[in-house]
Amino acid sequence: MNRDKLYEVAKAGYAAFGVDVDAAVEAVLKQPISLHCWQADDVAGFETKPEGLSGGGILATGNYPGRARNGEEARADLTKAMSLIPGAQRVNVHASYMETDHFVDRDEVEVSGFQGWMDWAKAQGISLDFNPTFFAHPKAEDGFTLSHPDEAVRAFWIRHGKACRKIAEAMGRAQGSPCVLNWWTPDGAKDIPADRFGPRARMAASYDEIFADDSVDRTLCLDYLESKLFGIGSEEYVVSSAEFCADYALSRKIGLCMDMGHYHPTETIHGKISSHLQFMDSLLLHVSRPVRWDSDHVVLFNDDLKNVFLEIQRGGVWDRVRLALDFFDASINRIGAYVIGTRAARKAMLYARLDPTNLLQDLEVQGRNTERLALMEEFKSMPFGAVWDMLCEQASVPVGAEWLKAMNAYEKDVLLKRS
Ligand code: RNT
Ligand code: ZN
Repeated sequence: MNRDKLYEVAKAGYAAFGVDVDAAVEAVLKQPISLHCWQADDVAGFETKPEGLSGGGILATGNYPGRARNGEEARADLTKAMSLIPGAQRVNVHASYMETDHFVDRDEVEVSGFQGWMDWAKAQGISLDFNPTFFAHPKAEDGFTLSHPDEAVRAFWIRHGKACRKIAEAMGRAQGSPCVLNWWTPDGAKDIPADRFGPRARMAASYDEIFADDSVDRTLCLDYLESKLFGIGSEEYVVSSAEFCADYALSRKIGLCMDMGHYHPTETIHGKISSHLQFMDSLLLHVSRPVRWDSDHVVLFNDDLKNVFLEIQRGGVWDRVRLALDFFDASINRIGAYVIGTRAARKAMLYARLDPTNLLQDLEVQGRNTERLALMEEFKSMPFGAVWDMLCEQASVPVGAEWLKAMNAYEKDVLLKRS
C-alpha cells in the first residue's frame, strides 16, 4: 500500500473515535519547538575568553568528532538538523554564545554580540529565545551566583541578568515575536549547609532587583524560572529548588520552567501541569530525558514524553505551554542527536493530538472506567506511524529513517573535516 492509502486507512480508524487526523497534523506542525544551540558544541559557548573557564556543573560526556567550534559552524549544523525536522522551530541561545572580537564580560553583554545569530535566524525565518549564563565563569566557580554571600559577586550577576533582559527584549522586537528568557542558576552546595534560608533570601532579593527594571517590555521579554533538584557539586542543596521557583514565579507573576530531568528519579512532571496551570498563565517545558539522574540524554518517544503531551492535550492547554529542548550528548553525531530528539518531541505532540480526549472524558464522567482504560490501551496500537509519515511528507522533510542519509553525508563532507 502506498503512503496516501495508509494515511486514509489510519484517518478512518481515528475518525471512528471522533479524532480529526488532518486537524491534528496541522496543529502539530504549527506549534514551535525551541532548539537549544548548546547541543552543537557540548555547552562550551563561543565567548572570547581571556582565562580558562570551567563548565560549572554542566557536563556533556563523549568525544564524537565534529563539535562546532564557533557560531558559524553551530549555525550550519543547526540549519542541517532543522532541514530534517518537521514543524515550526525556534532556536534557543545562551548568553555564553555571544560572538565578539574582544573580551566582553557577562555583566556587559549586549545585543550586538548576537547579531550573527539574529541575522541567521532572520534568514531562516525563525525566532530566537535566550538565556542568561550563570555558569562557566570564574565568578560562578564556588557554586553561587545570584545568591552569593559576597555582595559584589551578586551585583555582578544581577547586572548580567538585567543585561540579558535587554537583549531578549531587543531580539523580541527585531523578530516580531516575543523572546522567551529562561533563568537557571546553578547555586547550591555539595554538602549539608548550615544555612538554607540565607541563600534563598538573597536569591529572591536578586531576582526582585532584576525584575524591578520596568524599562523592559514584558510582552517582548518573557521571563521563566527553571528549578533543579541537584547538580554536580550541588548534591545536597539547590537554592532554586522546585518550591522556590514555583513560589517565586507565582508571587511575582513570572513564568515557571519545568525541566523533565530536574526531579527525583521516580518523579515525572506530567502530573504537575494541571496544578501549576490552575494558578499560572503559562509554563515553559524543558524537554529532556534523565537516565537515573539529570543526565540530559537525547529525548526519545517514550512514556514520559507521551504523558507530558497527553496532559497538555487532555487539559486543552496547548496555547499555555512553551516548548524548548534541553539535552546534550557528545557521544553520538550531534546533528543526529538534534534530529532524533526533536523528531521524538514532535512525534509525541502528534501522538497526544490523536488522543480521543472527548470520548475518554465522557466515559469518565459516566463512570465507565473499564472502557476508558480499554481505549487508552487500544490507542497505543492505532496506525500512528502512517500519520507521522504523512506529517513528515507534508512538512517536506525526509520520511522515516531516510534522514540518516543526509546526516551521514554531512558527517563525511563537513563534520569529519573539523579537526
Ligand atoms: C541545567 C538546566 C539548564 C541548562 C541550560 C544550558 O541543569 O537544565 O536549562 O541545561 O540552560
Ligand atoms: Zn533545562
